[in-house]
Amino acid sequence: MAMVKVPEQKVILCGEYGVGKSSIFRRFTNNTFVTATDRKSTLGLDNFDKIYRIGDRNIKLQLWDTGGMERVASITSSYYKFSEAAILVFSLDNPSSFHTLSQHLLDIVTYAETAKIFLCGNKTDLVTEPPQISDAEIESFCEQCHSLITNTYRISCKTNEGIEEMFTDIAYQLVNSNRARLELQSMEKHGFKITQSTEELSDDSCLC
Ligand SMILES: Nc1nc2c(ncn2[C@@H]2O[C@H](COP(=O)(O)OP(=O)(O)OP(=O)(O)O)[C@@H](O)[C@H]2O)c(=O)[nH]1
Ligand SMILES: [Mg+2]
Repeated sequence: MAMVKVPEQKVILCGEYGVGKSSIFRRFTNNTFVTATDRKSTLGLDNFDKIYRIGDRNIKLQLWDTGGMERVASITSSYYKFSEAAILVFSLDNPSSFHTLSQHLLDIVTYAETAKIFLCGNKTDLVTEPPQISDAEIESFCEQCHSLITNTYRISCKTNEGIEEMFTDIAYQLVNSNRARLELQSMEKHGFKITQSTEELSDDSCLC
C-alpha cells in the first residue's frame, strides 16, 4: 500500500545584516524573541522543520537561516540549492536594508532560479509617522521586480505580529503552486520485486 509522506519544502531567509532573519527563525522554531543585548550575529547555517496543514494537505516547511554566509562562495550553492521559497527580509526602520534588496534578489534568482520569493518587512513596532519606508516605495519595488515577488508581509518579531500568518500563507502558496508535484512526492515509490513461488522452487523437474 502506498504510504503518505509529508512533502518537504526548503525555505531560506535572505536580507541584510540585522534585519531580523534569526529573530524570524527563532519565532518559527520556539516562538521566542531575543533583545539587542543578547544578540549575536549568525555565523553558521541552521535549519528547522515544521508541518503546516493547508486544506486536506500537510506540507513541511524547512526553514534555513544564515548570517550573511550565503555570500561566501563555498556556502552559496548549498544554501540556495533546492530551495522552493526565499523570504527576502528588510527592516521597516532601516531604509538602507530596503535599498539593497535588489542585490539579494539577484542572488536568489541566480542561485535558486525556481524559488518563489516573498518580501517581508520586519520591525513594524519601530515604524514612525510618517514611515521610514512608504507603502508606495514598497509597491514600486515589487512592480520593478516584474512580478517576481509572490506576496508581501509586514511583521514584528518583537510583538509576534503577522509571523504565523506569513508562514501559513507561504505554505498555502507552495501547496497551490506545486500541487501536482507534491501529490507525486507524497506517494512512496515502490520498486518491483521478482519473487518465485514456493511451488515453483520445489519443482525440480526439467521441461526442456
Ligand atoms: N524592535 C524590534 N527589534 C527586532 C525585531 N526583530 C529583530 N529585532 C532586533 O534586531 C536585531 C537583529 O536581529 P537578528 O534576528 O539577529 O538579525 P539577523 O538578520 O539575523 O542578523 P545577522 O545574523 O547579523 O544577519 C536584534 O537586536 C533583534 O532583537 C522586531 O520585530 N522589532
Ligand atoms: Mg542572524
